[in-house]
Amino acid sequence: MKKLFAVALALVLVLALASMASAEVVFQLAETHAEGYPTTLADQEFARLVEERTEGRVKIEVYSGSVLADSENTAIEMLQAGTLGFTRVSASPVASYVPALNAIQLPYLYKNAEHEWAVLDGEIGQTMLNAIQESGSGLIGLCYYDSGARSFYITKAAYEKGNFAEADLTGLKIRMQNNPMMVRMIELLGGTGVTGIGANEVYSSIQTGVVDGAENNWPTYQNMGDYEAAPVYVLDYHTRVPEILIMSELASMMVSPEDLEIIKQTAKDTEAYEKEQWALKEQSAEQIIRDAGCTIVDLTPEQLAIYEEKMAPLYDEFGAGYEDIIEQIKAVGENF
Ligand code: BDP
Repeated sequence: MKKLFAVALALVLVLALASMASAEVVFQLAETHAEGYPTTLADQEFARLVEERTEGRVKIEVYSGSVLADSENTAIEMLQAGTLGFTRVSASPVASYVPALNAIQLPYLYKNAEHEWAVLDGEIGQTMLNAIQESGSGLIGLCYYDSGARSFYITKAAYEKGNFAEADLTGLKIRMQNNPMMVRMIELLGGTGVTGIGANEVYSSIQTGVVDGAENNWPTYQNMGDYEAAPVYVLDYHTRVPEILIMSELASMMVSPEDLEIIKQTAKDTEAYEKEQWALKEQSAEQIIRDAGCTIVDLTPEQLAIYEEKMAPLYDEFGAGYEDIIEQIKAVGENF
């Protein structure tokens, strides 16, 4: 009788464990960009593959267009509180929580996209992803997505007011991402950095005169419609700031270690897909902006050198403590 009871108990336990392991967990993923944007497409691919590879145990619902969180900072804080599972954000606001991330987004750090990706896909990139969780931020860095290079865009009046050939933005108010390093960058050029404006509020902020312009890559400049409010794009390519897909550490406790591994690997597997979509979007966005008759200002190597020189103090101010990583990144650049 005793033996029968033990067997029955074991069976109940096994069944309970099995049902726990196969229980379905549904997470939400917050995305700033609209449907069809490269990062949104990649989020959706990530969600599709995670569901497939975990055989339905982990489901991720993607919400584009900032509907879950009005700003990327809000999304990050929801992850920390465990009220949101995932978000795809720019590495720039994440640096407010994990300062080490500034070391991979300093101005004029990379020679080109190939250099940037050799760093992000290599040991340094992984070290920085690990640093996100190790910093105690409550966030898990999963993978990077391409976001090209950022340049300034302003109204015609602001272009006349500044002296962009000499990297002089005196008197101009520029919307910057929520990252003290980015605000300081504008100050070094003589302007004022304005934060607290979400990427999808930039257009109206320019139109109402709250700011004279902003800075971003071709796809965001086009997709948000900002090129209509600020039709002068000065190609100084000051930063290459990658996108990051992050997971809430609290949410990660709701899945088995095996499924967490699947999530991590799957995120990495979607990088290539996003990069393909990015390349296509970068081209079409540029075409739309040029066709719209915007003023595209190319800078000479000498003029670019002025921007680089003026922004150089950021290396000491925000790169302090990360000199080794910065040196390693530069060393990788010797091959490009
Ligand atoms: C874009 C990023 C987006 C940021 C935005 C910004 O894709 O995640 O929200 O810049 O400037 O390039 O805030």
